[in-house]
Amino acid sequence: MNDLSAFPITRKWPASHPDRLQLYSLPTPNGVKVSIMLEETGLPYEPHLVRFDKDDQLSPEFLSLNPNNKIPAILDPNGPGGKPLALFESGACLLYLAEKTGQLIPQDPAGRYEAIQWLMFQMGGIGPMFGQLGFFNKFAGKDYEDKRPRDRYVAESKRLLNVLDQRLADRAWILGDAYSIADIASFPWINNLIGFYEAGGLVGIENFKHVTRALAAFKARPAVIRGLGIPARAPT
Ligand SMILES: N[C@@H](CCC(=O)N[C@@H](CS)C(=O)NCC(=O)O)C(=O)O
Repeated sequence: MNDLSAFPITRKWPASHPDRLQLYSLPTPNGVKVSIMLEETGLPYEPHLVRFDKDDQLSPEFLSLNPNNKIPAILDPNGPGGKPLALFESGACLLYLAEKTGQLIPQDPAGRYEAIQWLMFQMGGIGPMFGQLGFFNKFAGKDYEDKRPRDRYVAESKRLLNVLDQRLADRAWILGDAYSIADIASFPWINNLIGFYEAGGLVGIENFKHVTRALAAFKARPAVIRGLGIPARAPT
């Protein structure tokens, strides 16, 4: 029996299948990393929608699992030692799922660190910098008269895209021939920068040909197509 009743989050989002991994998320660039990973690996899971329009992420039940009030978060009933494991931070979730399934991460130690390195590059660079660019280009920051903050994040985003473009110049994926968690972490953010944040023109995305080629291959993957919409948003 998988008893998840000790986790308060299951009171707000009851588990219909307590034997399956529970995902608490919303299809944002950080959220879909874990949905895509779960779709790629085939691990059975149950998605739960965390609604920002209802401040679900600030509820005591959500905070009991992630005190940082951000999606995605997971609760695996079959964690290490057969015990439940709760986890937040998308990079930690990707790494955990890769090691649990033995998929989408190289098995040799050096290759494993290379994957972690590029995962950290996304978590510490691409995610935060593109996120700030989104704020200054599309959201409240777009009304600021002083364009220097926006331009700072445009420049930093271009610099990061260039690093990735050079990396992809002679590789299909970030690690080489093998698609990995480094790709699953990065491409949702590039997709979002061009799409939702409407910043493709600002960063001159057409200049990063290897990035756009790999992004197209990423978006064509059936697991990515499915994962980009999980958990389904509530009708507005
Ligand atoms: N470093 C975190 C960032 C997560 C994050 O920023 N999530 C956003 C959505 S993409 C969020 O939950 N925002 C809600 C809030 O700030 O209240 C991760 O990668 O998991």
